[in-house]
Amino acid sequence: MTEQLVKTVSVAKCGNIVVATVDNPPVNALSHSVRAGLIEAVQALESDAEARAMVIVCAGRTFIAGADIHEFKKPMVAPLLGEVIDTLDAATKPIVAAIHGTALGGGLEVALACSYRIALDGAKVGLPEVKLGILPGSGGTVRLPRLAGVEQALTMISEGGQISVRDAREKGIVDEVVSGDLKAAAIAFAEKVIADGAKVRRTSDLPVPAFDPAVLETSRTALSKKYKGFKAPLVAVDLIRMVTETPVAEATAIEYKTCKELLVSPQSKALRHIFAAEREALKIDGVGAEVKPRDIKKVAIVGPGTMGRGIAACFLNIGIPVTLIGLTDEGLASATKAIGKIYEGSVKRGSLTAEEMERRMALLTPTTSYDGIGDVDLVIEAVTEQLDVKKEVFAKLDAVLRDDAIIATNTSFLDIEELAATSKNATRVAGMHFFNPANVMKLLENVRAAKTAPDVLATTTALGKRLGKVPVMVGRSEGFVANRMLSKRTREAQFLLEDGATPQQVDRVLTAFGFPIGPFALADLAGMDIMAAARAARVARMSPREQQCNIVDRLVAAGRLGQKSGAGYYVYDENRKASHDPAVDEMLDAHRRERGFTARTITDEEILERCLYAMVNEAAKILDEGAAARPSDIDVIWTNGFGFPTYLGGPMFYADQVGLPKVKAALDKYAGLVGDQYFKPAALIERLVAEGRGLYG
Ligand code: 3H9
Repeated sequence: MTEQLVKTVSVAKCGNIVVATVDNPPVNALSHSVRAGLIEAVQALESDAEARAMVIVCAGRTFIAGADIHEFKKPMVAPLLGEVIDTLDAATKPIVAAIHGTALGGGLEVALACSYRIALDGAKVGLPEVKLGILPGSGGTVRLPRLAGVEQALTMISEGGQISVRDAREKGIVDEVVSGDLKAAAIAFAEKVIADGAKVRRTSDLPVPAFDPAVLETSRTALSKKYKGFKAPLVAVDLIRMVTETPVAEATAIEYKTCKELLVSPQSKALRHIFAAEREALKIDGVGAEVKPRDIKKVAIVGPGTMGRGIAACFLNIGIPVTLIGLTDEGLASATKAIGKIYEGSVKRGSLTAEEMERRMALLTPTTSYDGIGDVDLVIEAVTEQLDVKKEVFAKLDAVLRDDAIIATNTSFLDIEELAATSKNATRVAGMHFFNPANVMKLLENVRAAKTAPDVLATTTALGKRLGKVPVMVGRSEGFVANRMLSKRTREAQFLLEDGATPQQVDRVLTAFGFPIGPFALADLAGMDIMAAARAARVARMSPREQQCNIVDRLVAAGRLGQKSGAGYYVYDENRKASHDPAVDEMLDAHRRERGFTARTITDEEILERCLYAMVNEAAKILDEGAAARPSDIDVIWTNGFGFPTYLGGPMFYADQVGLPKVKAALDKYAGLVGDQYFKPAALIERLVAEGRGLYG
């Protein structure tokens, strides 16, 4: 083999086959040098009279993961990706793309422009651009329907999901799936292609297969429901329609223009911000790359309640054995049944096989004893939210655990330092705050205490990723970040009722903004008894107005516990469909009369600003205290935890888009209207506005 280095693409010869290897860590993105290198590789193929075919293979963990997202902010430098694709498409000798890891976005577009695609078993392909608020811009929408059919292409492009290469082979996207040495298999494949006459196969020459045009409209309706508020999925439908009616060259130009327009849209900026923020959140202050996470092979969970069950399922899902410790056999039996039900549901929906369910359930050991957990690597404490009870559990754990086992508490508002101090080894104590339902919710608030060891922090972060969560490290703070901010929105929503708004109006405004559910429908879902208990725990520290704002207690007293009792802020039918209940209006009127409030007309703008800016202001305090490391962590928390629309980038990003001076002016206004103690602008906001900066500088 002779070798010649062309920047991030090296070109070698293996007999009469040119092997182009892309090596651009971490994910072989199509940076400028890769684009230039690929064109040079095709030129090397064309200019070499002896060369009969080419293989494109990637070094490292993955095939090309797409365009280089970091280049999106700068003017693009030629050669553009479109030129690379045109060069591949125009090649007069066959090119084989050899896929491992993931071929995504521009990466799949490169592969689709090749004559053949072979893939390593386990690899995946997809066009995820829509998740960044854009659409494929270099032939993805033009070529995929030609290979896989319009319906399949529409699903992949409008939803951005990945499919396995086995599925891709069935759909005609991939020609062969291999195991073992991919490069060797690709070369062997190319040799076979040469032996068969070195036929060039251009996807762009294929016709778009016949399809039912009704599919486009059905998809549009389904997408506008499923991705409410998102623009790109609907544009994808228009684009695919265009592709089915337009010659390739013209369709390619329209596709590129559409991609470029979307790239500068506010939604794409916000979605790309969240993409980067989720990765930034994995970088933990004081935990360098040299700090290795501990190996977690076995865990115990104390507390088989709602949270403990969901957390147990998270670990069973990834094949980690779980010892579930409870107080009674009955409690454990009911937990085991509940976990089984989660899986039964998946089996019914077809997303899990019965054998896999059995395998997962076999990893679960329910017990009332702490004796058998001497060999676990991690314990998650998920018992009732009472400090004394948790302290007792910590003492029992200290007595039986290995010295290097980690103790993580799932507390949502107790003081992490106080808990850590009860352990004989505070360095092994951290928080792992899951959200309900733990097996579904993506957000994981990992908590660091003052003495938590760096490798423990690295472990909870790595484990969060392994569990398929979005982990964010937070510091000591009552309610940490998510619930602390939520409590301010909840308070404001309650005050708005006292001032004259209705639950329906507040919920309507916040869902129109983009939240999946309004605060009052959410309270009905959580249960009014839970809300009342949370309030009771904090009531002594509340302001006089909050103390007397006891609407939740009134609902509980009236037996209106929310969805579970058929009535809360709304009344529910047997299908849990909510309706307005005049009895709630009467109750609110009575509350206002007793508390001396006169209902006034509240505008939607006031509702939105009071609910959102109360959160933004609290977040600014959290940042100043250091309980969140960066504004982007807060955006990740709110987009993954409480459904803040990702296409608005999270509360911090949103506040910057509105303009911090405007946010501050609104805070000042509501400080006058509602009270200084609720809306006085946080010191950070005052400072930033004075300096003419935003939360993101
Ligand atoms: C596109 O292709 C548009 C075209 O159609 C048309 C253009 C005209 N670029 O996620 P990870 C970095 S749009 C640059 O933690 P994993 C990432 O920031 C693109 N960098 O790893 C991180 O860096 P750091 C369509 C990228 O193993 C590091 O790689 N493609 C890119 O969990 C590791 O990332 C996509 O949307 C990129 N494209 O997952 C694919 N991607 O360590 C987006 C990642 O400094 N990427 N990085 O923070 C992914 O989905 C995942 O990264 C992937 C690996 C599945 C590849």
